[in-house]
Amino acid sequence: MTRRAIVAANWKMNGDSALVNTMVSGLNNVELQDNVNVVICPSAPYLSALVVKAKEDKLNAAISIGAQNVSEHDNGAFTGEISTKMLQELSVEFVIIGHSERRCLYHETSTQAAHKVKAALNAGLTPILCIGESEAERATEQTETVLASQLQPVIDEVGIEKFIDVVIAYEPVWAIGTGKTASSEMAQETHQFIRQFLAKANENVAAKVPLLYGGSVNASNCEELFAQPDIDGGLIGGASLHVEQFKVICSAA
Ligand code: G2H
Repeated sequence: MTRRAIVAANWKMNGDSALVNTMVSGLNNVELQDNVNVVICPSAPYLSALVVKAKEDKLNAAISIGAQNVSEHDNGAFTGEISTKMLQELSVEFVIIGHSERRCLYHETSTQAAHKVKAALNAGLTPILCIGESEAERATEQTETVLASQLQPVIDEVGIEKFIDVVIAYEPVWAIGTGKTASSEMAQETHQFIRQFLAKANENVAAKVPLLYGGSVNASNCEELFAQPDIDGGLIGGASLHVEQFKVICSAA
């Protein structure tokens, strides 16, 4: 089955106005396969500049803009938070939810991620839901249990049918920013588990959900990872800050 492929750049708390400009200029001549979407997720203060620059430069329509987080609340006294409506107003189309850095450093739970996915879907934003196990959890063979426990609350909250509009990023925590990447076999095996888990709820939806791999993806390992049958692209951190390297990754999808 042909699924759309997605390469999403997660700049995390990196980048600046100069990167916004060089990335848009650089991506203007990137070669993408027909079914590939690229998503750039800068820090929130640069979303607006990115939208403006993308419009000015008539950036390829296959390249979208995403946020790195969103509130589960519509509005109110939530200092520092950003609402789905604010993202909509900026023409943002995607939002990363439940990244392991949000889960580990800011104690976000899977229930909270589920509420955020629901809020994003209600606003017409595409959530990139991140899931993944720690090194200790993999070592003690808890990977599948952990992934299931991160997915199930979201399925319960929004219903499996809504996953047709969700992108899932599998990011083993031990591979994030460490230079350690899961082998393509290990990544494929885990992606297959995720797809089978979704298929237990709805086979048709499971076959269509893009599953991205994240964790130290770079220009050298992307081709082999993206060649796996259940890997439909990647969520790229460090390597997405380097225009030429990121272009190689986009073209490999
Ligand atoms: C995982 C990934 C992007 P990196 O966090 O989400 O980052 O590619 O730097 O491991």
